[in-house]
Amino acid sequence: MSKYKGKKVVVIGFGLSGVAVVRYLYRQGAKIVVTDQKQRQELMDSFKACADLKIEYDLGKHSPKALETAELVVVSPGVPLSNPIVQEAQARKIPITSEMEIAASLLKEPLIAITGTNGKTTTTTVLGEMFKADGKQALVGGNIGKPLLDLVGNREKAADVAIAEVSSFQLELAKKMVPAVAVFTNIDQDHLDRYGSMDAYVEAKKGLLRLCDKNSYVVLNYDDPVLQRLSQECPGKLLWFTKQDPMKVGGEFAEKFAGAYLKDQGTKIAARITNKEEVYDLSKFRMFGDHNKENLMAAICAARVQGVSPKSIQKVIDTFEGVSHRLEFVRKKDGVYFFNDSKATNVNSVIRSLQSFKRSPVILLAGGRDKDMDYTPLNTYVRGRVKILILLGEAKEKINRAIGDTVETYLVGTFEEAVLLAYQKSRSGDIILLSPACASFDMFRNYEERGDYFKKLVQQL
Ligand code: UMA
Repeated sequence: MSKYKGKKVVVIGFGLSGVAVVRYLYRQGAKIVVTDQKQRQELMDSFKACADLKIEYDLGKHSPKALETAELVVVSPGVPLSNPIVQEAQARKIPITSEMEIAASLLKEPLIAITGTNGKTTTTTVLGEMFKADGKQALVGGNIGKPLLDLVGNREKAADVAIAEVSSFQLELAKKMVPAVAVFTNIDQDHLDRYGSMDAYVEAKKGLLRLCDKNSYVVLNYDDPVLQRLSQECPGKLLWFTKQDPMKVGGEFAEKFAGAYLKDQGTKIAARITNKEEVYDLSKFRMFGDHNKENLMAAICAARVQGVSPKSIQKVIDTFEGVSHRLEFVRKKDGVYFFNDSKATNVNSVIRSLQSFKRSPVILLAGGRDKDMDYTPLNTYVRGRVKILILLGEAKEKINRAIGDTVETYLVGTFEEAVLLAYQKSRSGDIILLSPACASFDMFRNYEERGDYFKKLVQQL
């Protein structure tokens, strides 16, 4: 009998993650109360997804009354643990868990967990493709937009591997899952509105390291100083990826090097994971920017320790087209190239994208909901690269104060205005790049909706 049968469970947050939890626990016989700060009419997709279930609702607020007689509380990733309803549940000593943790308890296959500030989605996607190319069944989910519980909660047979993109939010409540492989792409400033400080954010990310045991492989970016520091606390088997030649770094690092590095001016990746060095050719790799080579190296490390063949990896390198909303090429019109980078929701992500366009002048569209970000680091990268900056959304004034003096800048009211102005100001050979440095929630439901809207406007030009 299911351990959830007859239990009263309160699910906080009725988005993608909440819906997955409700559907799974309902099937297990739990009595469910859903609470969300939004009203019913703002949650229609979730209601539709659960239309066939009998559940209780507490909407428009989180009332402590919902917790009465509760035996378990499941918190959505977007709900901070400092929220009074979560605090109240803690005070009442009601066990608290998350969708990711429930999903992990159901895993029958090795888990590859991928975290980091940027590059998680690309690394997760390309890794999934490598397993598929190798003829293996990979479950690919998590923060990438597909709740892991939807994939593991209702299946007959185990797959070969589960690959989960894991955010810092999802790590806060993760206690029991043990990754076979943990990948950290990088750690830069993000989500400071939730964490208050960089230290607290790093601490949350470190949650993934704490879940590893001595058999776990831990894949870290050597070029990231935060991750170099974190490596000292690595409980498992360490693999590095780096843009540098380990031989040139020298010392113990070169002697003991295991992992992947860029070779021959970035035209190849060498991987030293087994006894023999393997070389992957990047001449057909279509994704822009060095950061995508980093993501690729991280994926190669994880794929190789889980037995994917070099041949399958090379096949994916040669054919992978990239991920939607991540430096996604949209269209060329009158010699102007349009790129949708709606998933760039923090400053460092924008920097990485700008670094991908070394030669062409960029017209940058940025802004959205601020996450207590410091935008001044953009100055260095905007100077000389960005010819016009177009700002919109709630954060436009703040970004303007931080970088508006560096480059010709316009503040606009709508997305339509932004796209039209960018197009009017462009010349053949320019890049028009939507790379917001902000969350999308001031104007859209999520970054996908924002990116899709941008693409629609671009197609209409
Ligand atoms: N809500 C409350 N009270 C609160 C805060 C939110 O009731 O105090 C409600 C909202 O009104 C909303 C619901 O919670 O109805 C949304 O829940 P959520 O924010 O946890 O979002 P989900 O739709 O469940 O999606 C979540 C992840 N979202 C976040 O972490 C913010 C998705 O990651 C993830 O794909 C999905 O679970 C499946 O695992 C998105 C994301 O933005 C892509 N992630 C952040 C990032 O990548 O930077 C971490």
